[in-house]
Amino acid sequence: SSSGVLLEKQASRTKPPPMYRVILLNDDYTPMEFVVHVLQRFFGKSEEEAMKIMLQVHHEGRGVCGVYPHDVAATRITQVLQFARSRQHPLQCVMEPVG
Ligand code: NFA
Repeated sequence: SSSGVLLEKQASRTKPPPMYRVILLNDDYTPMEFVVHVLQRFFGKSEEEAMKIMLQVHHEGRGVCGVYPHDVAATRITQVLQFARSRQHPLQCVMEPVG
């Protein structure tokens, strides 16, 4: 394999982990500026990219925040939901397997 030139079939063989999309869902109440802030704070987006994603969610109902291994995706979702609840916003996000 590409990273196994010297260690093919050795204990250090690795394979990429299953990956998951984190999906943000639209609602009628969460302020647009709050969603933009969430995308910057928890998903490392620039203000411009965060605005694009927020508007896609607003117009199409859902949008991709990022693609991560399962534990990273789960942690980001927990962080977003806790932060949104702390401000009494109904913002929701979910994960879905890639491929
Ligand atoms: N639809 C929300 C509004 O009009 C904005 C929003 C965008 C909410 C993306 C959730 C996700 N205030």
